[in-house]
Order: sequence, then structure tokens, then C-alpha cells
Amino acid sequence: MKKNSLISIWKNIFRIRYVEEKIAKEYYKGEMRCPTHLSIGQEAVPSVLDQFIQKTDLAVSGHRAHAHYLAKGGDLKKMLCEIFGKENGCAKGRGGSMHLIDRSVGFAGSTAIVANSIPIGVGIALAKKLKKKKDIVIIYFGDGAIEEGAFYESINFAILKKLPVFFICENNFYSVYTPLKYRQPKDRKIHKMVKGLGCPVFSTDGNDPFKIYEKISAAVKKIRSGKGPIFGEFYTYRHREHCGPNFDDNLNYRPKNDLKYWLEKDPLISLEKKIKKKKMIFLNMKNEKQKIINEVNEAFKFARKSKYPSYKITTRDIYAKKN
Ligand SMILES: Cc1ncc(C[n+]2csc(CCOP(=O)(O)OP(=O)(O)O)c2C)c(N)n1
Ligand SMILES: [Mg+2]
Repeated sequence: MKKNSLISIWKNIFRIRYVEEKIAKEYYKGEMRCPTHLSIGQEAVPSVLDQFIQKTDLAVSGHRAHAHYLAKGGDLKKMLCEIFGKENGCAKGRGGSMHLIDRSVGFAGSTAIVANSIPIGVGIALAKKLKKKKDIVIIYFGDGAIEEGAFYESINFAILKKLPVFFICENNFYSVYTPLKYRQPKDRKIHKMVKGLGCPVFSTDGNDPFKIYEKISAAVKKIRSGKGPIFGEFYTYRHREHCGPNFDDNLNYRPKNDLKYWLEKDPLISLEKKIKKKKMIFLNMKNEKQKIINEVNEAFKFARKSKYPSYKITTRDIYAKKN
């Protein structure tokens, strides 16, 4: 990995982490009124993917989308305004945390219904192919989405039509409180099951930027060459509760040892340790962090100052209206 890539990946991870920790810290104030699913612990995959994609490549995501949106180049101020329910938000403050969209940077949208954005992403890929574009489509989803019919219809179609789709499964082993062992047959490896459908697959440690870099680099190259979709399974772990700012391991639904293992593999802390040990980055990391902190603090101020959407805006684009 080149030094510039490493710097950019580290900055992405730190920036996403800082934004979300600040959301968590300030959530109690009651100004952010939407359900909010944090990606803390899961920042590495989108942070690395950013190295290989362009604005014209499109991404879609689900409920846990902050990291995906920011790493695709989504505007931080617009994201925070959206979470604060303000008119300057990327969906005019009408969607909240789970409905991020910024078409100017190729973030085609996130939705709250599990697996809902998978067929949308495949449809976009079909359009790209019909228009003979070289772009690819990234579809982010969790292990829970594998239990939805829409996933199978969509991937089948993408395989059949050789569509330029990168299916990215962030497997954090849980759907809310339920571990995989209560949801899928014992010992099933998701990527192996998907291979059986006829899709090229791989799996890797989703917290290790170096391993992710290697896998994503090869996958994106192959998808861009027109050989059809690839499915990547990335093992990772969320640090906090499924939805909201708190830690919930007092509920004992996750084995203590697993938690300890994954906290030690925290993508930010372990990357910084590696960087320092091998003296890989020679820039002043402290200064760089401060610049990011200032940018994020500024964006929070902007969101707080912004106004709520007008009645005209909140009632626009809706199906049901009173007479
Ligand atoms: C179709 C549908 N079923 C159930 C839900 C409720 N729900 C929201 S998030 C979630 C868990 C999804 O788990 P996963 O896809 O693994 O993503 P993670 O939260 O672990 O990132 C569930 C069941 C929903 N939003 N949509
Ligand atoms: Mg999950």
C-alpha cells in the first residue's frame, strides 16, 4: 500500500470515528431525534474502498450508513443536518440518519428496510451496463440482509446479467440481539453459500485495512473489467448497541471473550499502533487529528444553527396528503 493511501485511509477512519463518537456523546440532549445506528468499530471497509472508487461509481446502503456515506465523499454538514432534522440536510431533514443520499458524489441512497437497497443497487448497475458506462455499483449490507428474499433475487439477476456490482457484506455476526447461530444453519459460511449461487466470492478480516486493501483492489479491478459481480464478506464488530449511542453488553447477548477479541482489533487503535511501530507515516498525526476535530465541531455548529424544514418542504414528495 502506498504511503498516501495509508494516510488517507487512516484519516477516513479517524474522521468517521470522531463524528460518530460526538453524535453518541451529544445524543442525550434530544436534538437528534431519529434512530441512529453507529458504525463505531466497523469503519475500515468503506475507508479503504474510498481508494478504489470514483464519484461516478454509485453506492447504496442500509440503516448503518454514516461510514459509507462519508467515505464516498458525502458532505459532513449535510449528514449532520439530516440527523438533526434540518432543512440543510441531504434529504432536507425529512429522512434522518437512515436516509442519507448525495447524488453529487455518487451516494445513491440508504434505506431503513433491511436488504431494501440491494435490488435498487442492482437496478442502477443494469442502467450503467445498458448505458455502456465503466462505473461500478457498491451495495453495502449486513449479515441480516442475507435472510431476506430480495438478496437472492438481486444477486441472481446480477450474476445472470454480469452486472458491475460489488456486494459488500459487513458481517458483524448479529442482527440486533440475535447471533447468526439462531438465524442460519450451523457452520454456514455466508460467502461459501453465495459461491454456490455462482458468484465469485471472498472473505477477509474487515478490521484490517491492509487485508481489506488487497482484496478490494483485486475485486474492483475485476468488476470494472466487465466480468460481473463479486461478493465480499468482511468480518467485523460493532462496539455499541444496535441502535443508539450506548454500550449494551450488560445485557449479555454477546460472549465477553468475543467482545474483548474485537475491541483489541479496533480498526483505529490497531492501525495507529501499526503505523507508529513501523514508523509508516511521517506526517504530524496530532495536527491532522486536530484539523479533523475542528472540521467536525464546525459541522455540528452549522447543523445546530440551521433551520427546520418548512411545511412546504415536509409535505413535498409524499404519497398521502390531506385534502
Ligand atoms: C425487512 C426488515 N426486517 C426487520 C427490520 C428491523 N431491523 C432493523 S436493523 C435489523 C438488523 C439487521 O442486521 P444486519 O443486516 O446484520 O445489520 P447490522 O445492524 O448488524 O449492521 C433489523 C432486524 C427492518 N428494518 N427491515
Ligand atoms: Mg449484522
